[in-house]
Amino acid sequence: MHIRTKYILLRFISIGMLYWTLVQPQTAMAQARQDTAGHSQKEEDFYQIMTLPIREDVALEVGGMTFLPNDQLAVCTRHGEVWIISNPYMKNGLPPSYRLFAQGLHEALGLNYIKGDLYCTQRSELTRLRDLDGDGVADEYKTIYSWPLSGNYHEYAYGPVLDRDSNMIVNLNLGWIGYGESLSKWHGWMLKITMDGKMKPFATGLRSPAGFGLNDQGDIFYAENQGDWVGSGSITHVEEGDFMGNPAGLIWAGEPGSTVKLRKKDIPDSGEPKYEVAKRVPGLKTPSVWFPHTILGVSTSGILNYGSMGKMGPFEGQLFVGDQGQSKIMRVYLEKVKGVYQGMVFPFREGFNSGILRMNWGSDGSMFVGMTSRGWSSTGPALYGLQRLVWNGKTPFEMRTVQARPDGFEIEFTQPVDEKTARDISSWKISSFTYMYHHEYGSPVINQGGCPIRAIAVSADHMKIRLVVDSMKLGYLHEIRAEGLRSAEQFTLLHNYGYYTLNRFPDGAKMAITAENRVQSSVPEHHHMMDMEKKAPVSRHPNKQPADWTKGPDRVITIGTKPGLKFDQETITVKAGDRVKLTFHNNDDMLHNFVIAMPGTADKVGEAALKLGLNGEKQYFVPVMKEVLYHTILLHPKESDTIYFTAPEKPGSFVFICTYPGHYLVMRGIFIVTAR
Ligand SMILES: [Cu+2]
Repeated sequence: MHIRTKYILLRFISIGMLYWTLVQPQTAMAQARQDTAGHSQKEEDFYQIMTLPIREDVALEVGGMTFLPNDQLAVCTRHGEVWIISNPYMKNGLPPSYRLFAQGLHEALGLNYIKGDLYCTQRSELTRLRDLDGDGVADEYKTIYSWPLSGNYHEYAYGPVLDRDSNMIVNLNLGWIGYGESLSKWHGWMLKITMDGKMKPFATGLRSPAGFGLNDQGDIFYAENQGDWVGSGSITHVEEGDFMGNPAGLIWAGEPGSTVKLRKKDIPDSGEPKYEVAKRVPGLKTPSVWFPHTILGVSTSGILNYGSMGKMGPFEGQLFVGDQGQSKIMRVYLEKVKGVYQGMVFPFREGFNSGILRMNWGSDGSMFVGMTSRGWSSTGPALYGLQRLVWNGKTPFEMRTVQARPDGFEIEFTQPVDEKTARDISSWKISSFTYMYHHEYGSPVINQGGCPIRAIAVSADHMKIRLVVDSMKLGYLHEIRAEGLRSAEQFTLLHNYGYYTLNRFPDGAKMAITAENRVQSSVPEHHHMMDMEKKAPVSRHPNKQPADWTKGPDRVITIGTKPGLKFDQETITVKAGDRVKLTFHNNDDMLHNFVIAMPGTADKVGEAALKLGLNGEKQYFVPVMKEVLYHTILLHPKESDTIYFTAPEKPGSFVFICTYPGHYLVMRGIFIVTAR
């Protein structure tokens, strides 16, 4: 344990006055995949999560966070309050204190301290908050700029972020009516607003743009969530006049001041990869870095640039991106090739206690993480929370950067690599895939294929590995796995995989393939497909009534869903040996399945589903394991599926859960089998 943490921990225990936890990660996906050879490392060996106590009467559903001078942290909440938190570092063993600065705001989802003032984005306006009489409470709420609302619940607004020209950037969410719609002006847009309230509609095509920020160069990136016209989460570089992909906001593109040239009729709904469509539709922007859905998040949120403030290990110049649904943080390395950003997303730290929305640097370089689960499920179980991520100064063995080359990749590491495992083809696995661009919600993984490695060279200092790779594809994600690689000290990588989005091939020299660097036996092209077939689900999905049920089923059960990740029944009761016909209706607007599992195994099955990775969707997110009795397929909104099975002979309290990633923690019930 980190020495200072231990000191504080002991101090708290001795004082006995505060609830203090070091939250351990709930799952350790990367570690679980590693084999036993080599020393494995854990995220908590390098990065500690500390929990800030929250005053009991404060529902701190964090919408925005910013630091004030004197190390005070200002937090705005969905409930419309602004709290100022003193001593967030809990110095001298004292708890933080909370002071209400402003209230009565309309769903405040963004807060920033700019040039001596607090600015807050409410649902309908950008507001400046001032304490004129110096009593510590805001008494002037000044509208800087406002926009219309339809009243739709999904018209969230976020910001402001200051751009390099001192404009305040605000993002407006689309409304939701079974699909995303811009029901009132400028929803689906990124707006730039001057300090004196002049607005420029800067870009559109945004869907649910909760997170955005600048990199070291001052370029703007925004994080998008999977949804209609969005195959998977991503971060994308936004420039004036860009269209990011969801056409709903284009209805305002002809309004005065609009910088966007495209119109709704220009956008084809063909289901081709977005990169292909963008070749024909100038102005359509494709992601700088795709985040594969359910593997590296399900709902990207805040973006935090490492900048000059952070202290998180040797990742200077990179971005950290939060995830609301999976309560974790990803790390992104960006490079600009031929004027276009692209790069690699890696796992970084999981195990936070609620849904992450905001991250800020503290003055000591630690990362403050503000959270709310907002009635939606997050892997972290708490409704809201405030935690702090502290690096203990030890360097994990990680891929620091991955850069494209004309004929492959060059990977730079944080520590010297072991040459033997680096040169061994079985240490590596690279494949590519992409998503469909269409009006439907999300996308399956499409066009998955292997990328055979032809040559491997290790740099003289053992800090870099150059791979010559076949079948790299523009616009695709490239999964790079290095499970067998060891450091010179025989450590496994802390995270042995990541996803590189290739938008441009760089110029430059190809590596000559020599007898020395040539790979001996390459991975067969269909290796990955065979993997998948091996893992294909067995018959736990009995969707035909057995022929010998001549009198039909003994029990007919119908179960549905309710909003907020719930089944519409908490218990289902059958008799041992009953012939059961069960129909599951998905009347929600998200994806769900229905899985019956052995007593007490809901967490085990749910966690196994999370680890399915790219294969998850093909298996309906149902892991193949003996604990799973029966399941339906994964249902899109309004779909249903019926299964036929004979109830267990042995009475007991089984469980039913939805194993769609992130849902199992709350979406569950009891399947009771009584004696005959
Ligand atoms: Cu579900």
